[in-house]
Amino acid sequence: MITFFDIPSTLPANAWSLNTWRIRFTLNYKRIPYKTEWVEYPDIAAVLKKHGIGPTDENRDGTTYYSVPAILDVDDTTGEVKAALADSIPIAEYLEKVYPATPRVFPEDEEGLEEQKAFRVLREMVPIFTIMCKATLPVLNEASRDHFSKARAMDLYELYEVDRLEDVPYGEEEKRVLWRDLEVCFGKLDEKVAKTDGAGVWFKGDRITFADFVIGGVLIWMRTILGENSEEWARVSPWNGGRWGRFLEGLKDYETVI
Ligand SMILES: N[C@@H](CCC(=O)N[C@@H](CS)C(=O)NCC(=O)O)C(=O)O
Repeated sequence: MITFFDIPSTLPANAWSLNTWRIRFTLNYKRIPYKTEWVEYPDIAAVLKKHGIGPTDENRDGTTYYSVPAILDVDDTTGEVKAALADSIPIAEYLEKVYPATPRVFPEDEEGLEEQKAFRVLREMVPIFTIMCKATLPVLNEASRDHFSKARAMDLYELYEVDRLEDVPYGEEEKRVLWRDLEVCFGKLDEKVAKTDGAGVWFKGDRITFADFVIGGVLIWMRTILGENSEEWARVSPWNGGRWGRFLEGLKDYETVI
């Protein structure tokens, strides 16, 4: 059975993180049984180290960066640890290889696989960090807030030069500018997807691939944190001919949080 490590919140769905959603969508889509272990931010490094899972990156200050999603795959009969790993692409590749009878999320050809691995959304969506990190902070559990505030302020240091997310200026004018810029970013993502989707819903037309879970992760993060009935989500879902609302609607079957 797979143990899937995710970050909890105060929201009814518990799950919210764009990065972990990529793997939750993958597990659900492949119908691979798993259980979730919820880990607060300050405990991520210790929990992963305990299972022999290494860091995925370095922080700006040079310290090691441990992250989720991460998985532990244990043989139920023998207790043998089949895999213990972090980072969404390697996890998806592992699931693809070890559960071959499940629907594939990566194309079989090298070029198609490389396209999937290189697919990024957030890098070209700078305004989303401020908007969404500000909105995420208050819905995390108390145990995670301080870590999240400092860690995300560190990520945004070049823009704001503050040590805590609370000190990032976010008045009406800042919001207006960020939301306007975010709409432009979504327009660019729409153009990028339109180049490959062959007029279908998904990145690769009618067939779901991992890139759709990368996009879906961002969208479900927004919808969960901003609120499905919020004025902000009502703004996003109709952008680009309603593509984003439709996109999440199409992922509904894979939205279960176990
Ligand atoms: N490259 C990683 C990135 C994962 C990531 O950054 N996850 C965040 C949660 S959304 C995390 O664990 N952050 C730990 C921290 O901020 O200390 C992946 O694709 O899985």
